[in-house]
Amino acid sequence: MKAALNTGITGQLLEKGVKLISGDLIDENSLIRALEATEAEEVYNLGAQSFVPASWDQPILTGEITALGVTRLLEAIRIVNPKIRFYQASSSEMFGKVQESPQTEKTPFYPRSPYGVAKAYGHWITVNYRESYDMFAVSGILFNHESPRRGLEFVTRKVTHGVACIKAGLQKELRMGNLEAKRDWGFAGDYVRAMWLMLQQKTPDDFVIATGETHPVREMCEIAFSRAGMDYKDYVVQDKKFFRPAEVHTLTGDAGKARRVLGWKPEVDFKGLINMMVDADIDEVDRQVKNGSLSPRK
Ligand code: F7E
Repeated sequence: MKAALNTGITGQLLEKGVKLISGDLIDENSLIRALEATEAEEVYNLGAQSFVPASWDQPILTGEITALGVTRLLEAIRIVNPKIRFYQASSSEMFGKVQESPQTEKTPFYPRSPYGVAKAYGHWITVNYRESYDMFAVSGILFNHESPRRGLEFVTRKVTHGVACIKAGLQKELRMGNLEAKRDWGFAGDYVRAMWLMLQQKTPDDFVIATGETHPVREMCEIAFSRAGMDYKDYVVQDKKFFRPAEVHTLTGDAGKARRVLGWKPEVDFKGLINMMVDADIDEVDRQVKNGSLSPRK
């Protein structure tokens, strides 16, 4: 049986045929009951307070969910069935102020936000349970991964949805933060395949999952606007409100180990990803304008 622990709105996006079970990474007993009810063989922990800026506003909540939530889930597995294979969503945000480039599984962490710090805890507790209890517990150190399902607060979707709204006459400008920050962006579908592969191996291990290419936010804006026949310089306005107290300036992952051991490589390139997201947002905004749920400014 495929089951998902519904800890938030993502549950509403899941396909039919997936059974949703209520639970919370703060509530240990709900995790135990979910594992018992599903007789799970594999657990993928993608649950987190995952928006980096929100982690400065709610650092303790972020630690409770994103850090200690991992221990609660590992403990629940140990109680219900220690043979369950466990995947922890670790993050390139753990590299923060990068100590070397590109970043590999061996690069030291230097997180730059309460979110990054919490993820570093989640990473190490997963390693620790593997080594302490001989559990099949692995971490995927995933660099930014995007798709048309990305939340509107994250930069790629903010831009692609903004492009669609400007094209439809719903807004006149797009207010952005640091356009010089660089990220290694990949397609979420490719990265989910890597997560699954990690749990099918003979021995548990940690892997960096990335494309190996890095691009500035500015270039992402340029590609997105030009897909819709516009020049980003006519619409994008920088606004201090969207700058972070401490920025992760540049990230580039080296997924060489995943290529060698898992036989994994990304299928969608950066431009293909941004174009896919712009096209999906233009279609969605058009649909909403036609059915009256969104109306253009007079
Ligand atoms: O920002 C810059 C911003 O919010 C990317 C999460 O999934 O990936 C994600 O974390 C960059 C940053 O993602 C705006 O300053 C400029 O440098 O899309 P983001 P993130 O913080 O990199 C990692 C791997 C995770 O684990 C996280 O959970 O874009 N930027 N202007 C902006 N960012 C946002 N959100 N909004 C802006 O207006």
